Amino acid sequence: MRIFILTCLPEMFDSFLKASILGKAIEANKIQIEVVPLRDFSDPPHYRLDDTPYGGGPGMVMKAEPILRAIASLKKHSPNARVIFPSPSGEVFNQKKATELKVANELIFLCGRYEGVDQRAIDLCVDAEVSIGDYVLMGGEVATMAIIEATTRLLPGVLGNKDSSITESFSETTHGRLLEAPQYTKPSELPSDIAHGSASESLRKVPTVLLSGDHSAINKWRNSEGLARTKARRPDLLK
Ligand code: 6GU
Repeated sequence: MRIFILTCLPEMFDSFLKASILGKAIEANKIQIEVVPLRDFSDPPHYRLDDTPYGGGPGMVMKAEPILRAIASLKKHSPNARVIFPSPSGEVFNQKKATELKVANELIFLCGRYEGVDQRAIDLCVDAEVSIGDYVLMGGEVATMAIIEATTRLLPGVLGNKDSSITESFSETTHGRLLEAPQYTKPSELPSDIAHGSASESLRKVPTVLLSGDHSAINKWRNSEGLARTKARRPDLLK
């Protein structure tokens, strides 16, 4: 998969693209990601990317021309690239949307800033406008990172043996529908001096079923914990 990120804040992606699994997938050439500074497509002498809104109102609006020039320049070499515009006004991005996006060979993310983007740039070149949830961020960069993580982790070879859909028998069927059961690692009992407050013994100990080695009992426990969590926290997922 090849991904282009159009942004007026390219430095926001520096550590994101180097770190951890995504960094390794890029290094191994499983994914190619290119950050494209929108300013490269703005006009001298001031190289402005924003201007005041027609009709008045607070804040600034991103100008259409730099965006249209940048996308035209990318589409010369990648005519079939899908243009994604992360925005709080978009359709909600979820696991299903991630599985739809992962089949694209080329994606262009347009990151908005300021109070908005000139609608003509959106109408002329955006294929999908997506929101990552019901809250407002300061720009599309963090949303773009979220969508890239959710999508690229589904590509073959990106997670390798960390792929939970291979090692956990239930995760594929419940993915996106049930919440995961709690996880624990060593030690099996936290010493009382490190546990905060009046921690009872049961809060310091790993549930005994997980130490039993009985995988059928463990799967049963995980499913019932996942279901209980889902009922308590996300009853909407069970409808
Ligand atoms: Cl995609 N962008 C911004 N600016 N805010 C958001 C969002 C996107 N999704 C939720 N809030």
